[in-house]
Amino acid sequence: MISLDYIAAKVRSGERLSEAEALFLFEADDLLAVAELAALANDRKNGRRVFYNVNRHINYSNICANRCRFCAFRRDPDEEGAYLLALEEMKSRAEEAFRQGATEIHMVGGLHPDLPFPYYREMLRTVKSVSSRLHLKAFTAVEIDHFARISGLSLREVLLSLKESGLDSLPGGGAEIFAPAVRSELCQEKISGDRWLEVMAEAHRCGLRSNATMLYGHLESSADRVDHLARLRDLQDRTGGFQAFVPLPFQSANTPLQSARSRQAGGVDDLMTVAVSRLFLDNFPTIKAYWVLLGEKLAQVALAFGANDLDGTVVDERIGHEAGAESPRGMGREEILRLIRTAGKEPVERDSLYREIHGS
Ligand code: V47
Repeated sequence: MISLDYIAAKVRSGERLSEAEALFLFEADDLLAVAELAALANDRKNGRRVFYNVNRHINYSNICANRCRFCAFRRDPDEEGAYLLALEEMKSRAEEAFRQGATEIHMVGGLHPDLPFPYYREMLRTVKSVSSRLHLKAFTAVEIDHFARISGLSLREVLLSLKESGLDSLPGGGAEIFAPAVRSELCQEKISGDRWLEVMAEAHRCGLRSNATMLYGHLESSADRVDHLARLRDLQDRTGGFQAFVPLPFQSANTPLQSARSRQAGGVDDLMTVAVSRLFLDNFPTIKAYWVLLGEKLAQVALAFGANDLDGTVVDERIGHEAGAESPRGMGREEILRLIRTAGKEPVERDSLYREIHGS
């Protein structure tokens, strides 16, 4: 019989939790007991250290062939508000970010119906020309699959060619929720969960690290969340290429799923999701509390629930804000430091491969 005491004993002795145990935790309705265990698991790995980085998001285009029902960002090519940034504009945003101390550009967009594959290589080369020290974390697994389809190249060829053009790692977007029944309700045209995992496995084999996300608080059940986490943990056992897991709470405003607003996760669910992720994903070094979607205050509290990374300064975030996220569009370094310190933790600026940056 699964019980909290039984799970607590397993966590204390460092044993791996089963899917049934993770489900039990989600449904146990005892946030503080789960929090205590997650804090213990995090403390063992990271002590009081909490990472952040100085980065900038560049969403190069919102034009997208897919019509995911959770998305308020996408536009048809001829729709009002549709845009594609000029390469010069991308470069000048990266230059500004670099001048302000950014070490990373996080660059993603939609599945553009017309741009050819060489354009994306050009994009990377243009942004990288700002400085070879700027880490390019770009293109979700969904975009990588799209590039393979439009170019006729294999995933491996696409990834190696992007790497040669300046790609340094992949962000974790596009994972949404893997369970096929919910996924087809949520984002019918999007690549399957299996394909998302296949792209990541290939990226890891090509020497590219990546993150992983889970979009929650929409149509999924707790069992779907556990299934998602289990598939990530399995792949991580095989490749070791994931750096961070980022739970993404669904924001419903301006999305076709607006009517599911009542299902949007509340603060307790957000914290429980962070805590269970920390406990179940025992092979992920980092659980990120993405302040843009959690809000700064809840992200700060999540540091006591197993998270060890607040993400970065971000600047000009669009995907979450178009869907109603109420956080600022970016945050200064001083503000991030304050959030971490007043949580009783020690801030550590990192680069995109989780190496400590000294003297900043
Ligand atoms: O894939 C889209 C999600 C993702 C909504 O890897 C939404 O370090 C909430 O993946 N409500 C893109 N979420 C963002 C992302 C990300 C962000 C920060 C850091 C990292 C990382 C990755 O945003 C999409 C989708 O899952 N998303 N619409 C929405 N309405």
